Amino acid sequence: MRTFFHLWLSPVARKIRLILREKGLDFDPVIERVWERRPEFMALNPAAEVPVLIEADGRVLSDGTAIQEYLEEAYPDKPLIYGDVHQRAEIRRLVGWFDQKFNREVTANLVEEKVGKRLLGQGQPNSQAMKAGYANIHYHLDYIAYLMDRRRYLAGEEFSLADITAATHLSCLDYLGDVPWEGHEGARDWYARVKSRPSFRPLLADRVPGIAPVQHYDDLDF
Ligand SMILES: N[C@@H](CCC(=O)N[C@@H](CS)C(=O)NCC(=O)O)C(=O)O
Repeated sequence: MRTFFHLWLSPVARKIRLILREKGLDFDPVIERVWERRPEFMALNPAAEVPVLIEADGRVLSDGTAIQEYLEEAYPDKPLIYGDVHQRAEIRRLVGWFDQKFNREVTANLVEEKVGKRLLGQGQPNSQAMKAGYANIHYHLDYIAYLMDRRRYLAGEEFSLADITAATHLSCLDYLGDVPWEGHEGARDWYARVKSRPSFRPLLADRVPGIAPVQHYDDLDF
């Protein structure tokens, strides 16, 4: 059996959980309190970060991008980076958009400030950063709606790694009640579809100790 080390509101770890489930790969999820710096965990990943995946044969993989590419190559039966070379480039463009641009402009300013700092004992959230995160998210929700006016899923006609990546960032923000869904119906309809997939269920069951989710977090008809 595979072992997968993760944290509740880590978008990159959530992404790997979704990929494993979408590909029908069983795993044993383990919460790793990275701030404890366990020597056994540091030996698996000297960066002391989740996600870390241990394959059934004992091979260890770390770093979200490395793991996502590995899973796509090792288990190609249900591709999440599908299609011809241009389609695959479009999926990767949007994966980069959410893991880099969205992460820098929104997730880091809200999830890391409000939850990450608290768990890692790094002090109070920076109110200027949070203000920027709340302002920036509208642009990204508008962009999702723009894409949804033209496509069935974010990167094209099929569900892909782009949908997974965007949805995992938004799911962390949604847990905190930080997604202004009102006025962003196009993005909300897309997220409701992704959230209804069976692979998403375990994410909706996550509960961060001491931080309750917003009421609609696990409501499929929100
Ligand atoms: N580049 C890494 C980043 C992973 C990452 O930032 N993980 C966070 C959780 S979202 C973490 O474990 N942080 C621990 C720390 O900073 O001490 C990846 O993609 O895997």
